[in-house]
Amino acid sequence: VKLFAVEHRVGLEARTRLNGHPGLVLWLTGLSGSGKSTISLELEARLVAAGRHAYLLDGDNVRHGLNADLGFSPEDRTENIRRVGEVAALMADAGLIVIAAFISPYRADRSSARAAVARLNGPSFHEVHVSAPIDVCEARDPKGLYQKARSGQLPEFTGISAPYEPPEAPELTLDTASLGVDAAVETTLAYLDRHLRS
Ligand code: ADX
Repeated sequence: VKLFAVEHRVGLEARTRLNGHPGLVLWLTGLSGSGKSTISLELEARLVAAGRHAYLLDGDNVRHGLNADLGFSPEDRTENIRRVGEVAALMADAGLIVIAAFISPYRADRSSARAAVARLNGPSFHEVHVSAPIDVCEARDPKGLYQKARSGQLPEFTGISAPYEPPEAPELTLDTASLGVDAAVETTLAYLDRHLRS
């Protein structure tokens, strides 16, 4: 089968003018309980309040719809990230600041998401490592999942019985064991501001 592609007549420049900023993907990766969702929710709210067009894609939500057919085997996680990587790329191409908050434990999958964005030739991709030691995440255990994982009720749990491959060269690292939510959000907003201005 031969595939064809149509070329949009609206490009990055026109969309940037329309939105007041370019679209981009801010990709937050980290263990469960590292703070991805908390930081992302606050970031989304702050960006929109400041007149930016921002939208959060969060693992826990996307898995209710688009990815409702996927579980947590390595293959399913790869497919989860493949789909959300493509969706994030399209949304960023449309001009949105996409905050993607997924454990995304595999380096190769995160680099595929980066490649999906790069393929579009417009929006940029920024990997943010939301970093906290596993014992800190486990002590927080906001959803009680670590406890379930330890007792064997939840198999293939990231950090306990499934791997997490930390980023080797993230654009930004948020050490949430020492930074509070507010400081993490401020750091990220400052990073974004620098990027959106340059
Ligand atoms: S990913 O690994 O495929 O990127 P994703 O970010 O979409 O994961 O979903 C993670 C969320 O699913 C966690 O925040 C947690 O609430 C829930 N979850 C359920 N089972 C697991 C599991 N085995 N490992 C990790 N997270 C799980």
